[in-house]
Amino acid sequence: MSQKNQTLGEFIIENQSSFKYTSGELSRLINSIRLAAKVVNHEVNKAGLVDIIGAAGDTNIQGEDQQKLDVYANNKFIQTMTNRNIVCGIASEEEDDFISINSQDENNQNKYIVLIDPLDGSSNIDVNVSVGTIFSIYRRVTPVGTPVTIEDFLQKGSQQVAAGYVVYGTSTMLVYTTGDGVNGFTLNPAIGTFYLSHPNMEFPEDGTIYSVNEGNYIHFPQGIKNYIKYCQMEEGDRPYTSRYIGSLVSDFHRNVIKGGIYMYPKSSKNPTGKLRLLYECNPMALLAEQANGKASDGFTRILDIEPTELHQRVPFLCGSKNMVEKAESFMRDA
Ligand code: P6P
Repeated sequence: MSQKNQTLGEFIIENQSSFKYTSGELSRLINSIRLAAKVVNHEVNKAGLVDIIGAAGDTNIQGEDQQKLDVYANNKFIQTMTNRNIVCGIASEEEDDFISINSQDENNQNKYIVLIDPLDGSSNIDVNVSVGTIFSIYRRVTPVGTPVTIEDFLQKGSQQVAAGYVVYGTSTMLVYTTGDGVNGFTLNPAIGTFYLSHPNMEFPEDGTIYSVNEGNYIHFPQGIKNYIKYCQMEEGDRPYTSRYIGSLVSDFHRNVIKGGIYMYPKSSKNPTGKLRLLYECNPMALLAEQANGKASDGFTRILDIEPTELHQRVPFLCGSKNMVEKAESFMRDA
């Protein structure tokens, strides 16, 4: 049984046996993510002081300006997982294609692949607003000892063996699940140790916070417009409070603690939504469901969506179960 103030290392060891694929590899993988998170946190925390903020002068496959910290975080997570010789493949928002990690070596018995958004919300970096890292872990589906293929990465979200995020905020937290609930660990920067601060995190079934970029309102589907108007109506505990940070990890983290719904719908500007299925929506959807919440594209459970390409985007509704279901009802009735 987990107890508060347990360190992340102690928690991983104590709970390793409860993980059905227990072999120690996943524990080592979570530990490598822990290390990379501490290193990236150090850079994020001093971003204003050194010449590491601002555009890196390049753009990623999304056509978005790569911030230097994006590039740094991407390289650090890839390097840490590669050095530890734990995974056979990595896909990243910052990489056009997936990366094989020695998977062509027939002696390579590593069976995990990782998909990652190394620094989500990076447009907030220069204005000192929270950003985050999102990760998603699968077992490969192609035989070990053969090169990983796109098939290993295009798995449904329901096949994830673990998922989590790091939020670099007023404190730095690592929140993750291996399919047995969601636990949050807060970094004590003085000693570089994560401590269990939020055991068994769960969305309240209901909430009073809705998170959406209302600047896109006129471009939203009618069902979303109708739900937003419902949120703003004076009745019962409504109008709700609108809170939108512009950083998925931060909005999700506040909503899982206080109750709420996050929405990034499709729009005439983003016909299939903005968020990426594989390394944003799937991991956050697994966390949401493990935390008694819900995640859909407005009609279909996110974890059931069959991926078709590495960087595909989907509309995304995620949060307190009753709020997501209410929004879905407006989508159905529109
Ligand atoms: P907009 C950050 O770029 C991100 O992927 C999410 O973290 C965030 O919620 C969303 O996009 C913000 O997008 O269009 O509202 O600025």
